[in-house]
Amino acid sequence: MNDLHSANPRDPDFISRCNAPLRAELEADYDTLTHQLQRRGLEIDPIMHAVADFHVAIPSWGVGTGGTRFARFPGPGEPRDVFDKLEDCAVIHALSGATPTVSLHLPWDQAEPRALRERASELGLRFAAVNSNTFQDQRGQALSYKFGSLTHTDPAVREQAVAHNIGCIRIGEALGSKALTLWIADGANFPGQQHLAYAFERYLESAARIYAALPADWQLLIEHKMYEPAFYATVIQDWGSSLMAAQSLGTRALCLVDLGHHAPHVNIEMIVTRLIRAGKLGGFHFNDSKYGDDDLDAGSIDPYRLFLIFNELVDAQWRRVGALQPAHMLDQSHNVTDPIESLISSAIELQRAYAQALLVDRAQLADCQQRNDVLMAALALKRAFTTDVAPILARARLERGAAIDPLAAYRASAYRKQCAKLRPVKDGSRSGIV
Ligand code: RM4
Ligand code: MN
Ligand code: MN
Repeated sequence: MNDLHSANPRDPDFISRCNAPLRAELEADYDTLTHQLQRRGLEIDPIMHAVADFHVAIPSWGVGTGGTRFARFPGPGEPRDVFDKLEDCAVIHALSGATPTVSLHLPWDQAEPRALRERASELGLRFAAVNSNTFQDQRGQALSYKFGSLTHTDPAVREQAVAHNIGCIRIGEALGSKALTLWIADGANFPGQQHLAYAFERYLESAARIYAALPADWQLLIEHKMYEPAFYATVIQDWGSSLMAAQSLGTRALCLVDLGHHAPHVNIEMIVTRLIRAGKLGGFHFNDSKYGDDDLDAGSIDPYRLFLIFNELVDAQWRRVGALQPAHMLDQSHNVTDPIESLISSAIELQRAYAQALLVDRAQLADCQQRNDVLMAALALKRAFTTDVAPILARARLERGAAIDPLAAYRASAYRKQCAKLRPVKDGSRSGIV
């Protein structure tokens, strides 16, 4: 692919030149899988089309290098502002065909909304949920969030935090977003620091004011997180608190599950089924983790867990649970990889888990469960999970005009090198946890 160096990875001609030498092999592999699945009573094309229709939003903050509490090592050609971020997101979408939307974080991504919307539409992108930020003090901000925001003991701080969230809704309206994601860092590091019951009451009061400012076709997505930065107690620490808040706020308040926001070993797919039962599953932040809120690439540590989550989503579709349309977003922080490559491969991992979940023989599984045939029930899931669905994913990308091998195409374009020239590094190593 030498002649392709320094190409625009969003150019459809470039993508089809990358695809040309791979097409025949893909056809052969797809054909083989078609026959394998036929023997299992499965039709491949509807599965491929479902995968082609699957979308996940890119977090604007994910296209830059994140960092840990210890250091941030910026990579070459990092985006300098939200417009550069949009361009990177457009590259991810062009090559993967799976990421047509971007989730902005305010005020990190503050810019003139009309300019943002115009640029996004030029790049073929739309805006997913907007995220507010009351977990950091901004330059020139009147009151500090050091001791909390929506749950602060001082009503003036709560007022400021509510006003910021309502401001985010207004900007989101101008962008065409349909949801506000609310994650707060409020909590305590010491027993006794905070009145646990009153802090939750204050949260409900503040969140109700934000909810009242939501346009009729918007959702409020409440994101829980077990700990960090509050290590003793976090106000919205778990799906129980999140569900209580969503239920008391109203029908358009829903729970958002960030996979990294639970204790290790917690059965997240079980949480998913409970939230589906309550009609309160609003969305996901997909990532993977080993110890805590690690924000590692989706499916990089425990792809089986990712599959089991998708298995519950597909099962709910199969059971025809009404009105279930959770928002799919990635929420990752990249420290040692090119963020564009990580985000492309995470989007693919979600599609993989989804495709595998679509292969589960649900009638057979239900029968095994009914008869308490434990081993065969477990194998029904494993059989789907161990099927190599790569040809389905590649074919779905081809349907979308994307790349058969997105990472190879990305590298062949030398996009990162081009960015390094256009976007000189502004500063060196800083700590950068988000
Ligand atoms: C939090 C949480 C939020 C994200 C911030 C940057 O841990 O996951 O979703 O907005 O990080
Ligand atoms: Mn998150
Ligand atoms: Mn997080």
